[in-house]
Amino acid sequence: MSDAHVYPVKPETAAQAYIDRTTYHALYQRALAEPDAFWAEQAERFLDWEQRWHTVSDYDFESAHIRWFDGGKLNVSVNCLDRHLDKRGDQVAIIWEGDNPAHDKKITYRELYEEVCRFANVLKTRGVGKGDRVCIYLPMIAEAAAVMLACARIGAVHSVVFGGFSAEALKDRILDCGGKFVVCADEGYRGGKVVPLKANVDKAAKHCPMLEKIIVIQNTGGKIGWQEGRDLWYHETMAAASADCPPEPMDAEDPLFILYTSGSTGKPKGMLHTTGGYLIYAAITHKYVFDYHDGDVYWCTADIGWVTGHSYVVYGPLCNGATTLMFEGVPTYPGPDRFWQVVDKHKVNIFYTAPTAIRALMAQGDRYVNQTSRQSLRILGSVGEPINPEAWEWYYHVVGGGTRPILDTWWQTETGGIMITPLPGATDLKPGSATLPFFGIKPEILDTNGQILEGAAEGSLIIARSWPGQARTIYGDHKLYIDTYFSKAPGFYYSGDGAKRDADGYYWITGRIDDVLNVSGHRLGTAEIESALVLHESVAEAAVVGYPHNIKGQGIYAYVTLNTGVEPTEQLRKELDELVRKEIGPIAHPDIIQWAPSLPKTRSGKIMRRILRKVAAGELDNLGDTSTLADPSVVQNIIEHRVVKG
Ligand code: 6R9
Repeated sequence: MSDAHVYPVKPETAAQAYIDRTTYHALYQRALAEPDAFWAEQAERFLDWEQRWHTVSDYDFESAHIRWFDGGKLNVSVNCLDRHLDKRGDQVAIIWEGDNPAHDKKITYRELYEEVCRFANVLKTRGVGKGDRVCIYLPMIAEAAAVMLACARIGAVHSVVFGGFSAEALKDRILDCGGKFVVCADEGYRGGKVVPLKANVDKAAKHCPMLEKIIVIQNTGGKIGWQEGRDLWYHETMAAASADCPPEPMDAEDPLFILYTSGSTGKPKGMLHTTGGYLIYAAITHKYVFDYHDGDVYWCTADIGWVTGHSYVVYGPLCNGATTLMFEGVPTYPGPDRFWQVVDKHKVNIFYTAPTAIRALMAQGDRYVNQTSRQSLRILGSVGEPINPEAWEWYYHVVGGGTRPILDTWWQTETGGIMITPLPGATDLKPGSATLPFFGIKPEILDTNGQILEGAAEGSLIIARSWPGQARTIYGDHKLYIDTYFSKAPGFYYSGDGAKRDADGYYWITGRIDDVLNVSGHRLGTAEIESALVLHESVAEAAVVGYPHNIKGQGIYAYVTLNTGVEPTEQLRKELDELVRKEIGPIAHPDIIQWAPSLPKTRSGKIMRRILRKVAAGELDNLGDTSTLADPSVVQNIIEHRVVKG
């Protein structure tokens, strides 16, 4: 671990970076010693306020009462747009690159500002106001960013739903947040295929009585269903709207957005982020982690349906007046050199993607990378799941030519922004380690007895104090918020991830320690997938676990027990696969379904997932203690019928 290969900071990187090693340590110490003074300074440096706060921080991890910059007033869209207009009105804010390589466009800060103001008026004149929820179900088109910012401008709370989620999953999210409007596209493009977004909204809308209007962006021009009175065309409403829309002054603690994420319970949780603290944290991490300098072209490949898209495609970069690239497509379309073609085409300096994409491209061979220049690149980032050292080395040597730092950034939907990460000019790198905490973040390692461990250690990753970007609650269920994150280690934020800390104080994230899977960087609860499977009339019981998968990181392995008398067939396997796609979305479909006459259980009836995980991973001679099993022969059957794939 600590003797892993070390890549020291390159002097030329340190020379031009905002933060060098000495500055990192000094600021890190200062942020812990005088947190309120440190964050007040950042709040002034990074944001424009309409009214100053009276209290910098006020939090209590027992009741999960978390407030930052109380009394302060500001508007997120003003910070991302209006204040840049004098200096950067004609600077490109968004470079949009289509799924089809022939499609792209550039949108300046002034153009984006006008689009946002117009759409804010569209919403406002139709009765959307402060605190109302607006669901966004869009592909990666530039309008998506404009719609998010338009909500922020009038104080509406957006809830972006990933375009790859099914109608069923969309319905659950609209219902949970009480969405009044949905903004969608007719269809989306991804990897040359068409995604039927409006058709999914139509299905979802049947079960959502509170839904008043559906605003549709014409994207593909495909044929869609239409309900007069309820459905409106974006372009028609925009044509009639004024580009003058005074921003709603928001309290620092007013909600900005809700974003659903999977936990170990069956139902996704709506993480609620607020205005001031979130924006400061997104902006400061964007600037220092990626060492963003004026004029840089910055590209984060995440979809806006995930938190990475919120903080590092839209809010962080735009708050800093950056040029941010939005990509509609996938890494391998039309060919496996697409990422690097886009890098060369738009002269991208900073590139931020996920390990699953890196592994998928690595599997295609070096020639797709080598046939591009990539000279513009200065910094390479990684997020979403642990990056295995092999993929790290490939990213570093083949993509980066051995000269660009790799930033392995650990964080979560709940944290709002990057928590543990190298800084380009300050941190020596170790492949596979997220390295050191960001300013103001105090990670600790907890053992299974609830003891905080010192020095080199392994256990649960917890965080000792609040930071401005932290989520404030689970929408509609504060008790679940407390139970999930603040009761397992009283006085700390409990992340749900395991980690090792080495002798140099470097953190190595080992993955989830709860029943959450990380499949291609997407968080999925095993309970959600199980609930989908048991909806089938032939299924008695299902248990889902993860197993190591070369490209996806984790694959989905489902053990399914059928009702007595039902024969397992290929047809049934297909139906179950379809069912999960329909209930959640294609990302959640099982890679493997194993028919299990029964599941290993304790005498009290609890499924022993530990054993199922071992069998799925092929660790058969290492099943651990099986003495508490009600019927040991069940395990034998499961081992004999193990399915090997991926
Ligand atoms: C930003 C994001 C969060 C979970 C998190 C962890 C995993 C994210 C990681 C990482 C190891 C990294 N994760 N980044 N694991 N190294 N650099 O991905 O948010 O979708 O909420 O997922 O992803 O397990 O708990 P989210």
